[in-house]
Amino acid sequence: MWGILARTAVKSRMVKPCGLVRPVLATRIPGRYLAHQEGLPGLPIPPLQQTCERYLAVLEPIMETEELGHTRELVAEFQKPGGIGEKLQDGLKKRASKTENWLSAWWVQTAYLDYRLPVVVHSSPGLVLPRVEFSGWQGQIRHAAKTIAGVLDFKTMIDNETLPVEHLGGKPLCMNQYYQVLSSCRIPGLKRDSVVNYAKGTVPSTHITVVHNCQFFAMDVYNSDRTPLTVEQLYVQLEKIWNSSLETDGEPVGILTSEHRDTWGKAYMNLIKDRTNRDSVQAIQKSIFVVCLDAAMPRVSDEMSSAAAQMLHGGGSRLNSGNRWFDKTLQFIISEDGTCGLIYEHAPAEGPPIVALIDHVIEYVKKSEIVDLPTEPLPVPPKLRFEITPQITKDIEEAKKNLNIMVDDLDLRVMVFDHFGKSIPKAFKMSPDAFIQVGLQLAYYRLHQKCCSTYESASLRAFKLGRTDTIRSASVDSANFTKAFDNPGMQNTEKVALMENAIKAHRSYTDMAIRGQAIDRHLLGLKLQATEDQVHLPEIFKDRAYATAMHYKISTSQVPAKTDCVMCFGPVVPDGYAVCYNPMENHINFAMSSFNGCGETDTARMAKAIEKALTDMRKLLETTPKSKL
Ligand code: COA
Ligand code: HC5
Repeated sequence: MWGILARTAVKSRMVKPCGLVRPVLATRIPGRYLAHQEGLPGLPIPPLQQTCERYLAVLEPIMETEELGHTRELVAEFQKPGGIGEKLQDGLKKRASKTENWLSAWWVQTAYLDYRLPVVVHSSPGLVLPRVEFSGWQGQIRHAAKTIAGVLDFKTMIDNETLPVEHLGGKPLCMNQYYQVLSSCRIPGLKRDSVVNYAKGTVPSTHITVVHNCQFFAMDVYNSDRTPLTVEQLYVQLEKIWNSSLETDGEPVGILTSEHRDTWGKAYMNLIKDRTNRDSVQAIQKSIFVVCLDAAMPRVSDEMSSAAAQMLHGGGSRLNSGNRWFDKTLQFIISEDGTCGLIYEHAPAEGPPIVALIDHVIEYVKKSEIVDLPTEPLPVPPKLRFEITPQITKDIEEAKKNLNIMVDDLDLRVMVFDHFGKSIPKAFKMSPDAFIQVGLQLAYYRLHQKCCSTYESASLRAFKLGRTDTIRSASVDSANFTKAFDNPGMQNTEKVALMENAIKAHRSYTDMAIRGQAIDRHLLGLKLQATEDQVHLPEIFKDRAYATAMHYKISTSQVPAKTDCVMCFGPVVPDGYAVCYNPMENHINFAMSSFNGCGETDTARMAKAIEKALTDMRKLLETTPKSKL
């Protein structure tokens, strides 16, 4: 059945974007989507012994040998027959029998809603699109109109349940995340946040939020006959918004959303006490998505890194950071100078559905032309007003100060690695992702003379409501390779053999992770089960090894896209690096970051080290005669 759906989707994409045949906003009747979802397997719970064994194995390269003895004892105690581990495992099994996915709700709470650092830099990823040549502000809003139309076209596929099902490793994937990204928003709480989704109701949202010069507008994007506005209509509406917000006036209320979550939770309660403010905030929360019409960033030599910063945090309170509502799941950013991209709030979804949407929008925009047709006059999009009290002004000033500190502390760089792309590792019959990850290990080892706990996202979407697990890229095999690589006493043939082992080990960890057999989410589940059962936290979770294992000094993610885009996010620990990459056939787009406040890390050095590691690895393969391998 999904084959038919996939074909329908292709057909609907071929409809001339600005043509007269237009889809109609559907009130979703669950059907095809649910049928697909029902066929997906549930997330397994790995065997306890397996996780314990694998946990000890992943500690080897990142811990001193003498410390491991103690950890081994704790693990043995934890997993002994009739012990606490077994009890918690039984609890997990019970949970799995009562839920669609034993992990997902816990994961969203732990990784996002209970996580109190600002979503900016610490959680929300950014994405930079290839630069677009505009001429003037008309060009900017023309491009914005096409982008909005492209997103609405994708939304039609979501609403009609005609999205082609994605696959990974030959398995169909859970499509639920596609239903979470539009018409949704994070809401700050005093201790824990929540996410609201207005796509599910019987009265779906029909407006988007447009923000220009830090002023918010609610813009209807459907006609009364439920057809989406055409590109021409969208252009006319955006022009009205543009003309009524030529200057920044009043306070940049949106900057409050960049605060520490507890602080924002408190400020939010105060903000929405006022009726006007509450209505405006609700209009933003309910909107399908946000479009940020940004001012140009100052010209710098490293345009790509500046664009990444614009997407990730807006550049600070004097630049575009106030032109955002960071709680909103999807914000498309279109800047006066042709820089385009997006930022998304991570709680509802992973990168791949966002990237699929972007790939669609990019194709749509390419084909889309504005035809100068007379259109029915539409009402002026209302401005969302805010009543600013002295307390709100104070909160905004504090938010500006904190955001600027955060912006100054982030050392973010884009590197287009143009020596080669996926095709080279493939030619050597190696997994490109594993090749890159082993390269990252080599780069880090060369800079720090040790290995560190390293995170790579693995998709769990082969399971119903699956999110992610962790591929631990630092392995015994990667450590053997990185330690040997610069050893002049070692033969190249030996080094190649070690490289092959490291790459194979990474690929096999990946396979294990996407089959739901990795250790990180299982350990998290056992830990949360202990809290749920109100039993003492088992010793293995209080151990130094556990803290070291969870302290990811390298946090990475691969998000492949058809579009030549760059994706970025911040480090997850104060003394760590973030590395996001999009491997294309002949080049790899990297975005890397670390904190300026940390003396140990340096993004520029890391970028150089990654470039050298990858080129050195290729050179080694090319200069070591095959017969000797
Ligand atoms: N020889 C030749 N080619 C090989 C190969 C080998 N030994 N191993 C892999 N390849 C090929 C693959 O067939 C694939 O081909 P394609 O380009 O035609 O698709 C390509 O190389 C890429 O494979 P690989 O580099 O091994 O990675 P992958 O596509 O399997 O992805 C993960 C690995 C971990 C990224 C993936 O499993 C995953 O989980 N993705 C989702 C991650 C995610 O959610 N990130 C965002 C979090 S917000
Ligand atoms: C547009 C690219 C976004 C990538 C975001 C991503 O990889 O997020 C990871 C999600 C997860 O569950 O692994 C988290 N990480 C940024 C910390 C790697």
